[in-house]
Amino acid sequence: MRTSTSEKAAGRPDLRAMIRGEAARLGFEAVGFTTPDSIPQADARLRDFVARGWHGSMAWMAETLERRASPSALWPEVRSIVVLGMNYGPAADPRTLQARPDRGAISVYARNRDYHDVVKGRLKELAGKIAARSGGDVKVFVDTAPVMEKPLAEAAGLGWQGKHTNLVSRDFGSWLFLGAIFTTAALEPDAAAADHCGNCRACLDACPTSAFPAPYRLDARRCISYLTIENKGPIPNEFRAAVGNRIYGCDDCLAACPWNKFARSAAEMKFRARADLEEPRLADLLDLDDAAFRTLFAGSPVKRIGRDRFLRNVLVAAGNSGEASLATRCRALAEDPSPLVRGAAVWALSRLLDADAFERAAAGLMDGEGDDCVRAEWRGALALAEKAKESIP
Ligand code: B12
Ligand code: SF4
Ligand code: SF4
Repeated sequence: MRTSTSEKAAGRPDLRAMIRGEAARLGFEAVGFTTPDSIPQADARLRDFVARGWHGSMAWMAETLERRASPSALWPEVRSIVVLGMNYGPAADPRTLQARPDRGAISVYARNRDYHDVVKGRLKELAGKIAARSGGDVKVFVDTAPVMEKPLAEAAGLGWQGKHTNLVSRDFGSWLFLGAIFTTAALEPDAAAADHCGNCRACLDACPTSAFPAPYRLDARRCISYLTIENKGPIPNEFRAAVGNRIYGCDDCLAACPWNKFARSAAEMKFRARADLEEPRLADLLDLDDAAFRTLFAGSPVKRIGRDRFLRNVLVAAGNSGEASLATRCRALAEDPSPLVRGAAVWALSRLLDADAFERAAAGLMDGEGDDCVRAEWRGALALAEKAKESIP
């Protein structure tokens, strides 16, 4: 553990050591220090990402480009950055749930409490201590601010950005939540972490929607995490089958990483999967009205997308399930007040019913449909049903 010259001269215990100790006490398993000028390469890479449109409908990425690309542009007074990681490792490989198409797969990070709330609270507590000890200013960031947390974490030595673009830790594999404290205090930086991906490409090959145009680069518009969480409209047809039973986010590239052999289950109870969110039945989720959705997902990040977007995802999973018994529920949702839900219900029905039964359902529902997008869903699905009938000898 290093002690800064000014701290030594003042005869005070090392500020870095104090931060490490307090961080551990608050449940941060990874801590590192860096400076605002440590990620010069991130600027051009972020600009390239946005210029290609890979951020899709996340307009806030383009709007905050200048501040996001450089910590000093965000806060000119910042002198040091403390980057922190909290382990949320799952108890088992999340991909095993894909073998159970009647169940919905909620990604590991969202199976219990919202990490934004948990991490932010602890960051604030730690930041308060740093401010009191150093006499300087502090600001805390987790996820929602225009801060590039992954390159900063790499610069602070917490791990490296793997080919799946997330931070890989030698101690925790792919499963660290990241947060940062900016401070005007001077803190000696750590050495940046080296890349240990080598020739491996397991994460790239694991992606169900081919979302990596190249190693280390992600087209978010193709990523199931984006499609099921950030995207507000219908999930584009070309991705629906590949979404499988993933109803909120995706972990495939993370779970494929061989460095997970060093991963451990989350020590923080708030990140351990809630029993009812580990493998929820699609049949139950299809019954959720707004009030039941809010109750089920109180305190969870899933609540953020709202009932209609969530039902859209569940309906896509239902359409992929091959479970004809879900058709009755999907039929009812084809009359839901939300056009987003109705459109997804049409697609699900078209997959669960045979062509004749689907045409009968259409005859009863399509005429009363006033929304153009939902009518387009009906027309597209009917055309496919017609084709299917023609191909039967
Ligand atoms: C926008 C966003 C998303 C978007 C876009 C993701 C992305 N990769 O950009 C979407 C919605 C798809 C997403 C999905 C997920 N996210 Co997200 N997301 C963010 C957010 C808000 C910003 C990320 C960002 O700046 N992207 C812009 C791109 C340009 O930056 P970048 O990813 O760092 O890109 C770098 C590489 O492409 C690299 N690069 C480019 N070209 C080249 C070439 C070479 C040769 C090399 C070596 C490198 C390289 O340099 C770029 C700049 O550093 C951060 C929080 C934050 N404020 O940082 C969370 C964050 C990245 N997400 C997180 C998580 C957990 C997820 C999911 C796992 C959630 C899930 N289970 O569904 C998935 C993972 C998908 C994936 N493979 O990335 C965590 C990751 C933690 C970690 N250990 O890394 C973060 C840090 C939130 C947090 N505070 O914990 N996310
Ligand atoms: S989270 Fe899933 S869809 Fe997104 S890049 Fe990783 S494997 Fe592909
Ligand atoms: S799976 Fe392989 S290529 Fe991908 S991040 Fe892990 S080590 Fe790197």
